[in-house]
Order: sequence, then structure tokens, then C-alpha cells
Amino acid sequence: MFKNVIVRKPARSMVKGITTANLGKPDYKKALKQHAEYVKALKQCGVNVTLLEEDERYPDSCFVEDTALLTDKCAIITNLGAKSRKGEQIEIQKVLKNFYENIEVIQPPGTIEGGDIMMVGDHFYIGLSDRTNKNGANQMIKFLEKYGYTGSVVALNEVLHLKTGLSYLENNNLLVSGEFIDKEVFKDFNKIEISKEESYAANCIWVNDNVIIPKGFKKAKDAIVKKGYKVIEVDVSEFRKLDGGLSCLSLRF
Ligand code: CIR
Repeated sequence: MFKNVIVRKPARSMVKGITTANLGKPDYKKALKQHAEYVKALKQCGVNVTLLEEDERYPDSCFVEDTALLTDKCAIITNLGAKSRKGEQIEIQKVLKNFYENIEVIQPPGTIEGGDIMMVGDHFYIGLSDRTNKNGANQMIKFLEKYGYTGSVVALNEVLHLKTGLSYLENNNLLVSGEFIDKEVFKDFNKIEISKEESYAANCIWVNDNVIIPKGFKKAKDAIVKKGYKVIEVDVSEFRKLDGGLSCLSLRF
């Protein structure tokens, strides 16, 4: 169960955020409203939400997930792979001092972003992507092992981050899309397949037996409801324009 969540208010500069989406520029006012709805949904799941002020220096800073990996025993600060995002993690480290005694830090030349890390119990799958290199993944695995966890790497080619195409919903249930559907390494999960047209909905978050899903993906919603989860829909269209999704917008621990 999660007790805490950290989010950061989107900055006005988000209109200059990194994107490959081709969906146009985000509408800042709309993004703020959607972010507030997202926070409301999280609160409904029974977590304490720490809302950080916007940071105009970093257009993508609302995507806090990428800055750290948070476990029960330690926080591991990442080293972001995207140039314009380097430094976001320093701000998060300051905040995490209020929550953690054990804080580890990934060092260059290692790069790793939290969106590439999927927690399944005590094991962590780490996607090797344009943002996460082998050195970063190996440093992460070493830190995890220090605290009694394990980690392994997964290659990916089609999506930005591992969790762009995968979400673990606990109870061995895994949402899968695209290149992950037939991956051997995920064969023992109960897979909930997300179709190509709805692939954006593969990025959902499990929060204390609720699943927060992006609004407007009916087939995905029905499949998740069928598994017995309480589903909360949140519109994150403005964050999608920056290749971001539900998981990216928070750190959950
Ligand atoms: C980026 O490209 O870094 C941002 N525009 C989107 C980050 C999405 N984060 C995530 O998937 N964890």
C-alpha cells in the first residue's frame, strides 16, 4: 500500500517540454485543471499528497516520476538522460530528505529515468531506453541489492519509457501493449492486453487497490474493471502532448 505521493505543479514553460507526440502544444490552463483532478484522484485513494511548487527552469518538471526510485527502505535519485531535464533530480533530493534516511544517488556516466523502472514486489524491471543506459541500470541494480531487492534489465525499442507500454497492477496482473505483449520475460503474468489504438492506456497506476486510468479508453477500462479493480478516470490529454502519462506525474511510496 502507498502512504505518500509527491507531485509537482506544471510550470508555464511546459509548453516547451520535450515531445515526439505531434499532438500540438499543451494548453497550460487546461493542464493545471487536469493536474488538480489528478491530485484529487490520488487523495481519493487514501494517500497524503505533497504538492511541490512549479519550477519554470525545467519545462518537464511536472513528470516527477523520472527523478527517483522510491522503495520502502531507500530512495535512489536518478540521473536523467534528457539534457534539458538534468538538475530536476537535485530539487527532488532536497524534498526526499524529509521522508528518507537512506538516499543513494546514480552517478554519471550512468543515466536512468524512473519511467523506465517497474516495481513488482521486491523485484524491479529496468528498461534500457534512450534515457536509461546500461551503466545507470547496473548502478541501480547494485543499490537495490544493497537493500535486499533485485533488478533486471529489459530491452525496449518502440516507446519512450518501459512504463509507457506496461503497468503492474499488483496480484500478478500486468497491463501490456505493443512490443511487450509477447516478451518472454513477462510470460508468467496475467496479462491484460491493450490494443494498438488504445496503447496510451497501457500507462495506468495502481494506488491502494484503485487503478487510475486515462480518460477515454473504453476497452482498456472495461478490461481493468473486469479484473475487479475500482477504476478512476482522469483526463491527462495535455500531458499526453508531451509524451507523459499518469505514472509520470507522481512518485508513490
Ligand atoms: C520527457 O520527454 O522527458 C517528458 N516530456 C515526458 C516524460 C514522461 N515520463 C515518464 O514516462 N515517466
